[in-house]
Amino acid sequence: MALEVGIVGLPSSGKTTLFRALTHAETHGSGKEHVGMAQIPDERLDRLAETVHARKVTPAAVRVVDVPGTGPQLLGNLRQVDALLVVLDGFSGTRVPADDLETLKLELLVADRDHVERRLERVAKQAKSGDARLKAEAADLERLLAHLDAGRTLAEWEGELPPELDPLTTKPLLELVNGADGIDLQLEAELADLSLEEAAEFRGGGESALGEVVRRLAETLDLITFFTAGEKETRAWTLGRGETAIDAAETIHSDIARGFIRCEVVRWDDLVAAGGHAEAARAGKQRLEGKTYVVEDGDVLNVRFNV
Ligand SMILES: Nc1nc2c(ncn2[C@@H]2O[C@H](COP(=O)(O)OP(=O)(O)OP(=O)(O)O)[C@@H](O)[C@H]2O)c(=O)[nH]1
Ligand SMILES: [Mg+2]
Repeated sequence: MALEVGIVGLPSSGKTTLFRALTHAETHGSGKEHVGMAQIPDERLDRLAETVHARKVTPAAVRVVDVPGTGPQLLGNLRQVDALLVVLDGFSGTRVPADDLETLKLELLVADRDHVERRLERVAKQAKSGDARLKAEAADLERLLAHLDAGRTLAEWEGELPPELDPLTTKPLLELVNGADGIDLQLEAELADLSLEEAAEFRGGGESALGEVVRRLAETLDLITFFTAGEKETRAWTLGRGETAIDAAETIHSDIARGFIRCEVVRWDDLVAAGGHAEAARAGKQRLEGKTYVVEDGDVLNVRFNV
């Protein structure tokens, strides 16, 4: 499953503009939720694709959700995302981004508080059946609510959080000022409508400022990138740091994970330097690894499997 990031911000801060810039997708005015994929730029992928003469190149991507407006109800739609991207208005000249960030953080906190309260109401009702587990959860939620009402955050909660709470305030949060002092999202959204060549020409060799945002995001989520490098398709994939070859196989396809025999591993730069898979193997740069091999950033994997 692809990682998911939610865009949040005060009204008219540029959330949908950021969504368009990141996903290159069409949007349908304000007031609608948008979901799309943002590609993670990676120079290594292009070098690999060149080396193996790939006919198709597929970057890794994260899912992006743009939720209109704020308020507990709307923010509640973001409980499943892995991280939040905050857009702050730095273009209109009428806002102070640092103040807006505080306002937004407070909104997230209020949304979490309401969420805990609603859950407490439900669980307390269910706990009347005498179920010990539900009673314990209700007691936990009650303490948690008192903690929040004392003005403290969920991140400051010492114990374990009740299951399935999916709070907003404990998610990694990345802020982005929309405007000349940060990233000009209007410009980025317009460039996203051009072809890659035209956009590159406009930038005069510089890369999109959004590449940096997506990379910071990957860093925040502690993701690594591994590659599959075939002539038919060369592709970048993300994986959590510390995950293994079988997790990588699962990311590619569940059938590949099920039939996993072994996997060939070569470092991306060794493959590029050797000029191809066969050459890298001859140079002794390729290893055979099993299911428990911990994948490293920059590994090129070729999973051998049978189904
Ligand atoms: N000049 C300028 N205008 C911008 C910039 N970013 C966004 N806008 C404009 O500001 C308005 C609001 O932008 P949106 O991206 O729709 O903002 P939003 O946060 O999605 O707004 P809501 O979903 O209604 O809360 C639009 O008219 C944009 O064209 C920018 O960087 N510069
Ligand atoms: Mg919008």
